[in-house]
Amino acid sequence: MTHNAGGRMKRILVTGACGQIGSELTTTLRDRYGRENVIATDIRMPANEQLRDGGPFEFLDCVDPHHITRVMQIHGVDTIFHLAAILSAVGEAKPNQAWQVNMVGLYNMLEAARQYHCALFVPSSIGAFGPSTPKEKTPQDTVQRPTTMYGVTKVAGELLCDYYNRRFRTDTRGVRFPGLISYETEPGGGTTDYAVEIFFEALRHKRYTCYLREDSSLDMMYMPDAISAMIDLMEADPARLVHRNAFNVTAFSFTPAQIAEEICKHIPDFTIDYKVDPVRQEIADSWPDSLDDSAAREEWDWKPRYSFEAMVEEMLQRIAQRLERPAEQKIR
Ligand code: NAD
Ligand code: AKB
Repeated sequence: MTHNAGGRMKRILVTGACGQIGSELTTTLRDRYGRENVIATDIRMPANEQLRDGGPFEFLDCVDPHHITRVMQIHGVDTIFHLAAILSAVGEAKPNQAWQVNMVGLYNMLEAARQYHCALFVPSSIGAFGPSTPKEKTPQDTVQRPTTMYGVTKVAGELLCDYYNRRFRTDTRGVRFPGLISYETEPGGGTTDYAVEIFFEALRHKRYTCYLREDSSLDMMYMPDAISAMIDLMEADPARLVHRNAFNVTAFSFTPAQIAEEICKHIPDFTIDYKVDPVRQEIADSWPDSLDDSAAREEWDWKPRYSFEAMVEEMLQRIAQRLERPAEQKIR
């Protein structure tokens, strides 16, 4: 029987909890489901105090099935958010590691979900598309021939999650995230990381050298909307879900030139220049400019709250507050 995650999210495991998404998702889940009921796991210790001291933390390498079994048995988990992964730029530098973590790790988590009857959330990415995918209003179901190891693992992961749902009735769910923008935890080595770095550099130095061309348009989303998407999808009525594992979701698209122009409205003497990194540029050129997320809107009422302008304003405010803390001033 397919489980209703919304009704049964009682003991939640988060893998990759120290990462850009995991650090914020864990805190939100603890507020919502109780701090003792959310088990944060990673292969590194949390730097973030709130994450470290706010509830249980376990060392879990998703490539090692013994680690997973141990944590599943100790904690009686019923829901997993599997966020451990290697992102696109690091994946091109270390394709073998990307395969191990993204494929072997995912397979192990799917097996754990099957054996322990857990619901499982797995994020895919705009990286699951490639140069032959339609770039504008990229449909939910379309050509997927990515040219990166990251993308290959994301497409295979989407299919594997569909397979577990069809074959074993495992309650797998997921979205294709665009680049995510946040200020709590730095991004983990993706192609869209520039859209976070630019804010810190604008506030620290009033200038930024961008590794993508000024006209590289990519889908993006502010982290609070990404966190809502994950929780809303896991709480959604499964009877409404036609798709399951790879819902297109997006909030807005912009180029480096457009975000620089928006930042200039708040910091008039901010300047940007460009020193293109051919590896990340090629990846960005192979990804969509704007996704069609109508399936997510229809099947579980997905709707982002933040506009591009509201995101830029809030990012600048929050990072400015952060940079005023004495600890941050010592670093720079
Ligand atoms: P991140 O790189 O910030 O965090 C990943 C975490 O996984 C890290 O804390 C790392 O220590 C951990 N990890 C690495 N290898 C591991 C292993 N073997 N076992 C356990 N943990 C391991 O990544 P993120 O940005 O938080 O992304 C999380 C998920 O969301 C990934 O699947 C990623 O592909 C997807 N996603 C992210 C974005 C984005 O912009 N952040 C966009 C689309 C999709
Ligand atoms: C990356 O750039 O690798 C990620 C993603 C969009 O999947 N941020």
